[in-house]
Amino acid sequence: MKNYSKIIDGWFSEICPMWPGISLSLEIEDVLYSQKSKFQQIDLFQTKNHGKMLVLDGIIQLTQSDEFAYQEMLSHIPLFAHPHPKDVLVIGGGDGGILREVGRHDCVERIDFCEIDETVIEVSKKFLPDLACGFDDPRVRVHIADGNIFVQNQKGRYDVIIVDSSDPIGPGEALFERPFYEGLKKALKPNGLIATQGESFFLHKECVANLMKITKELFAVQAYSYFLVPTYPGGHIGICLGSLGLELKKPCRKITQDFQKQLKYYTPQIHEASFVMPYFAEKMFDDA
Ligand code: SPM
Repeated sequence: MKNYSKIIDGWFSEICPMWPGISLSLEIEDVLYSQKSKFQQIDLFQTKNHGKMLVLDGIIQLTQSDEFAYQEMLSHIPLFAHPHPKDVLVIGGGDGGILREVGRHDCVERIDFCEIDETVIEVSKKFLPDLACGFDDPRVRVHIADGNIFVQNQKGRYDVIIVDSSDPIGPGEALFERPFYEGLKKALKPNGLIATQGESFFLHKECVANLMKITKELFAVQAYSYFLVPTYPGGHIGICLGSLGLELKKPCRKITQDFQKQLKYYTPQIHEASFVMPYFAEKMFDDA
């Protein structure tokens, strides 16, 4: 699947067949980086009103104005659903934003990080230090590898696995398929849980229904959370979660005041609220 994002008269428009007939445009002030890596086209723009923006193969990965919503929810929902996460695996997200959030949990002892494209890490270290600071954490071990292959070689190793993938076009495609989820399950400790980038139930019904089906079949407990990110298509995105037994929809550890003060989006209340689905999505998930 090819996308057709373009810049016209200083406006970047994100055009992709995954969300046909709809496109978000942001006004650009400067192109800070634009090169093809071994895996994908990497662009880093200075936008007029939303800070810097990272774009991979024409698709917006983050803007500095709202990245916190995505990184906090994809990290803190699974981590606060686990009573004592010690060993964490993060797959994808070369910008380092998820690592920054995982690192806020003192109980975490080891963070394995697997990213296929080393250039994304280098570009983020240069242009997005507020996210790439995640790499400074001494608990982080970086593995440059295909996430799907990496995970197939792990067994019973992790309490929590977080998958911060791009969309199922390009290098992220295998991360939306059943063999990858089977690998994630095998890589978990007996009480473990996973959280993966779960797209939009408005825009990608088939893709989300398929993720629900796979996780329902493989995991004892399964759930879907969604939240607001204004610069993603439709202004929202979801997370698909599965656990080998732990409840997912409620945090099981208390957040301290100091921890809460460092955040901008996640709260224990929003953790629970993010699992309440609109009626059509509820039905869609029941049928999956
Ligand atoms: N750490 C940030 C990396 C972002 N990874 C997810 C990007 C998804 C972009 N497309 C969103 C499409 C929404 N359905």
